[in-house]
Amino acid sequence: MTNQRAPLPPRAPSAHSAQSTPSGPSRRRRAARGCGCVGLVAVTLAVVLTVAVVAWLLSINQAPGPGQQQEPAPATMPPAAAPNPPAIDVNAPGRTSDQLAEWAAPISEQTRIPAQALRAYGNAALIAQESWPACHLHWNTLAGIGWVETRHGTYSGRFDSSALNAQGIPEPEIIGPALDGTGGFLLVDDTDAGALDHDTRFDRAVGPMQFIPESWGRYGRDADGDGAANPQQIDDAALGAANLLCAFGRDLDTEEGWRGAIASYNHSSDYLAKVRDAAANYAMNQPAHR
Ligand SMILES: [Ca+2]
Ligand SMILES: [Ca+2]
Repeated sequence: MTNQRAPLPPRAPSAHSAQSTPSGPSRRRRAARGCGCVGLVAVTLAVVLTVAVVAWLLSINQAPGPGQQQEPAPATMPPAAAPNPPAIDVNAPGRTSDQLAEWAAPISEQTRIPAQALRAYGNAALIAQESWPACHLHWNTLAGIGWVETRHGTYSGRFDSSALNAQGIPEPEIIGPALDGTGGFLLVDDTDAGALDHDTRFDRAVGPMQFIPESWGRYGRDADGDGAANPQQIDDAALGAANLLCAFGRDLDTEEGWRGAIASYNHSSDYLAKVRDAAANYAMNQPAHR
């Protein structure tokens, strides 16, 4: 099995997703005074509120976009490969993902992947296909990870939203919770002296693709042509993810290879299913929804 030699990055299972569900309306309890009907009214209101919240969550998670009809995505492993972007010169100076603007625009509209993130995934997949041709990495697998990790760089993990700036860096930057051994997270002592995660005691997953510093040190790459590998920059993060997924000679066109690659990212069956579903939906040119 290809991932047996792969050191599993000590990521917390669902390190990000554990933070990804908004807390919802705060629960305020008021002491019932006066007639006994207050309790009944409170229960009724609670039921109505619960139904409303559930309906809202369903609407944001599952509703197809205007004019779109969401088809069920097959649960095959690996997920179908999305068509490749057009060939570009990935060795050109500067930000080569910009060459994919025309390709990304209509797919971004259909899949609701921010165009800048989609260009980064396409660019990283093209580089991977040139650098590691036996890996067979396709952009929709990177996009599946980007969706589950940080909603393509738009979720900061702090219950406020990030957005990618013109340089492809989230504002505010994305830094996950401390991997301090509590709350279901692994214990990862500091390895970067706070350089990437601003935490000198523990490590934290950083950037749109949620790399822990130690893993970024091994797999991080520069893909936006500024000469520095920055885990917060979406082109760099996507290529770092491609490098990690393709490590150890994996072939992502096989079930074993794809499973091993995703497990090396986050060793969780729930995570695997979510990435597969998102990648399968993207191959069908439609949004991910969980
Ligand atoms: Ca640290
Ligand atoms: Ca860079």
